[in-house]
Amino acid sequence: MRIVVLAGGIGGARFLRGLKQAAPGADVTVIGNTGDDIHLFGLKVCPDLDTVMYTLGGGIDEEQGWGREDESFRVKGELAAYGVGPEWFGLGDRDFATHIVRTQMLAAGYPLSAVTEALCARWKPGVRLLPMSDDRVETHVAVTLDGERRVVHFQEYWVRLRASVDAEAVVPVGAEQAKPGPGVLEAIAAADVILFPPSNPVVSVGTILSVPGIREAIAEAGVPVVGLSPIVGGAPVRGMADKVLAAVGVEATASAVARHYGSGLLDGWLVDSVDASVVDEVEAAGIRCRAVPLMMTDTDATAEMARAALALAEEVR
Ligand code: GDP
Ligand code: FO1
Ligand code: CA
Repeated sequence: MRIVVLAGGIGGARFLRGLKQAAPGADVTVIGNTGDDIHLFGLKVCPDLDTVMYTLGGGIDEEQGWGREDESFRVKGELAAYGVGPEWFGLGDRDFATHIVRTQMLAAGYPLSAVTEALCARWKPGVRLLPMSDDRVETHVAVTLDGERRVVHFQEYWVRLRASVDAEAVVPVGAEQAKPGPGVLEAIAAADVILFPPSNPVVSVGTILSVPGIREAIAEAGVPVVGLSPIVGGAPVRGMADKVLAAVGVEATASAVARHYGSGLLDGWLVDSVDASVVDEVEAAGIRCRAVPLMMTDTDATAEMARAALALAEEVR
């Protein structure tokens, strides 16, 4: 079975680990969000691609959910001693190596897709990890700080500001001109099922869908498209999905997120058991809906979620 998954960082990566356990024989292609990417210290950092790669490859800091296990921050300290920041972004020594290799290959002319494949040759994530695009896309967030409207990089909004102010708009800068990465449209067209993991609907899945051609290819693939809610009991399990959903005028509820994707895109939607009361509302919007436990507490629980998503896909096929 060929499964295509549109993934952000932690939510996407943890779901994929469960999916691999639930469907060990499946051929899984991951379309990764690159809107979180940022250039720091002359290096290209791709947080969501790296989170998927490290999580599936066994190199992630499990507790934190991002970055390398057993990390140290000596380079960052040396940079700070030169007065070179930003000091608010924690790039670790082990992680630095990834960004150095990536930047070196990009400078040599390789596209991000080829670089990602090369990095994955070390980590062997057991999935095909494709950046949504080889073109530069960077999510920016409009905020008001000290009475002044400003636009900041998504990482600055999340890591420096900790999403403590409202997101007034979310803009995937460059997306309109971006082309889907090599293999992306082909994978979608060849898929037997397409899954939206419990990733951020705005700055992860939404950003991937904002690359012209990807949304259309999914809608036209003619195979079940099933999503899992990242919102449980009216709040994100972690992160700032509530803030960025508000920016696009969507309530932070499992039902509103399904209706935001819409029946033109989604055939099935899983909500957490605590949200069972919204099943009828989602179904009234033309999306088949089931309530099951959706907390990724461990890989077994996550594999069960993946099985439920694949079962729902068969139901709507
Ligand atoms: P990010 O790029 O690291 O923010 O990760 P993603 O975009 O892939 O996923 C972020 C989303 O995952 C957040 O909106 C969380 O609410 C959601 N999430 C994290 N852990 C869980 C979980 O155990 N269950 C569910 N249903 N959602 C989760
Ligand atoms: N998240 C933080 O909250 N603080 C950090 O200092 C930080 C550094 C960082 C470095 C590399 C990387 O791949 C991810 C990193 N993250 C950090 C996570 C990242 O900012 C976000 O969680 C995702 O981009 C949100 O989707
Ligand atoms: Ca992300």
